[in-house]
Amino acid sequence: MSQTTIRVPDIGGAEGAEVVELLVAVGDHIELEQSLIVLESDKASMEIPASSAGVVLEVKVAMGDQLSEGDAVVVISVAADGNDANASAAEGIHAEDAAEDVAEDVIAAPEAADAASAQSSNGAIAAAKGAPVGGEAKLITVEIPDIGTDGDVELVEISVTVGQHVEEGESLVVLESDKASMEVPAPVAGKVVKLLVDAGQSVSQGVPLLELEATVVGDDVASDAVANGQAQTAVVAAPATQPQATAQSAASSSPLQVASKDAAVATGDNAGIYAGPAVRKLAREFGIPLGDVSGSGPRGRLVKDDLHAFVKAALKKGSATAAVSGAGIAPIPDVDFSQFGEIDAQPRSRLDKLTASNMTRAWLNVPHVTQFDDADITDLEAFRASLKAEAEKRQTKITPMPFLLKACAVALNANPKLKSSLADAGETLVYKQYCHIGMAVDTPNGLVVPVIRDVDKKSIWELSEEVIELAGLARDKKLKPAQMQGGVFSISSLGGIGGRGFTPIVNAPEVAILGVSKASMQPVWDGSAFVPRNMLPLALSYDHRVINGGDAGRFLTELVGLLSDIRRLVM
Ligand code: CAO
Repeated sequence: MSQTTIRVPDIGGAEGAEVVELLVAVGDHIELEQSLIVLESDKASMEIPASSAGVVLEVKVAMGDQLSEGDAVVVISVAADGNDANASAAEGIHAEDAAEDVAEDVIAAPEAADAASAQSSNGAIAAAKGAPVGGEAKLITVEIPDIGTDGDVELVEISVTVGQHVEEGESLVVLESDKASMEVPAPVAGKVVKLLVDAGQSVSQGVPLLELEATVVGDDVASDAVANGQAQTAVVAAPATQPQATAQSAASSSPLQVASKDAAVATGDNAGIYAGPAVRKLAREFGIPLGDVSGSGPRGRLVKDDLHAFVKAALKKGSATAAVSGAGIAPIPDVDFSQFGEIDAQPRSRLDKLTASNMTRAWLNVPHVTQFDDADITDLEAFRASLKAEAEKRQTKITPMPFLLKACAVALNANPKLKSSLADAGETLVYKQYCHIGMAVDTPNGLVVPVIRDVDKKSIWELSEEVIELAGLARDKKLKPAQMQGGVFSISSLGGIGGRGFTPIVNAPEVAILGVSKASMQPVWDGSAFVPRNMLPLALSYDHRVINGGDAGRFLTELVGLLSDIRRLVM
């Protein structure tokens, strides 16, 4: 075990960059390249990564300290083999135990900057290729420059649009690695003619970003600039007024990741917010709008602690809200019923308790509406009766259920919203191209809902057999989990039991359920007389966040029509 001091590497020549965030403390175990502190100069935020893994023995800096290249940041203990420290040397970070030639690489930044300006062979320079466009302009392809890492980074924002005129140095895109945001500035002024990337794409050095019709000033300046390495697509998005800092940082090839302060205030929805890349990344991961968070850092800068405090406050507020509504309503008090007479308290089955919890969840989360209608199933029942002999031959029995399933499938496919589901906290509605329907089965053990797959593709005989098979498996407790998943809609039929109507609870995340009650002969006016018809009471409950009365009315009317004239099932 040895000790190593990690120092501030080349920070683009910035003097007196202020410590605005301390990301580690004494005793922390740190990984290679883990960010230690965030420095801020007049033009950029910079995270200083660890040059080796180890345990922090001493933090040499405090918030608000002004640091320059070579200043000590932390002292860490590293493994005895020293591999990490040597590795860091190759990457250009100062480590006291790591050879002095490291310091040469890094401290020589000003010279490196000059060299960078002078030679386009430097990896960080001039990632633009040109070809003349007519006699006036030159079409150049701007590529991702050296971004200090061989791996991919995410392109989080495209800052320009096709047709837009950009000035030299103006930001074209924003890249983000796990440690830093980086802007890629325009190497020359010109008009964006084609975008070659998409936001969200992973990119690396050399990937073509866009085509730019470079403005020609005097004699073909764009191509000269590119050839001379003066028009630089640099890693650091320094403003045009800070060309030296741009070149220095780019030339150093330091693993130090730099985000311009301007970049920090111009990224995506969080534009105008003063925060570093790590904070932005964390906020994106948790979906926190940075504009809603107050910054406690210097000059209102947002730091990680601000996000933590924001999340804690939001959670607290959430549970306070729950306490006065929805799941937070006061529980029904326990009563000692034995004081009124003899009782028999039975433990509830796991299935009963699960059903109770699912019902409560659906009831409290889903704004329910129930709509009623009656289907005239006189002809259906006559047809079903005519199938009795054939059913016996097939050694099966045919009930109204397969007809209900088939009619629902046809009506659902014609009204696909009824088989949709909400997703992304209500931001998205998922339409399903399949038609698997759940069927509530009453078992001695409790309620289960096996799912019949692809109902729209099966015959009445196939559905009939599947109803019998799944109901049997449900009652024998032999259903597999997969046989109870994937439903888009449910049918709860109490027709064999009785009752004139009921309001079923939506089996969320489905958005609708059909309750079927017992059919009975009713006098129905046919225009000239009351005639006896076999009427089937139907109740459609639906999630009013998704389905409105019109949607439900159209579906139920279509369903009633299909059941009343089953010839339409084959249309
Ligand atoms: N009107 C009148 N009679 C009906 C009917 C209806 N709507 N639905 C079924 N029947 C008849 C059947 O034709 C059968 O009579 P026959 O033997 O004379 O032909 C009898 O009632 C029994 O049918 P069934 O209920 O066994 O068969 P099914 O295919 O209609 O239903 C199943 C199958 C599994 C849905 C049913 O057995 C069941 O478990 N239902 C309860 C569902 C439930 O509990 N829902 C509530 C959930 S919320 O608490």
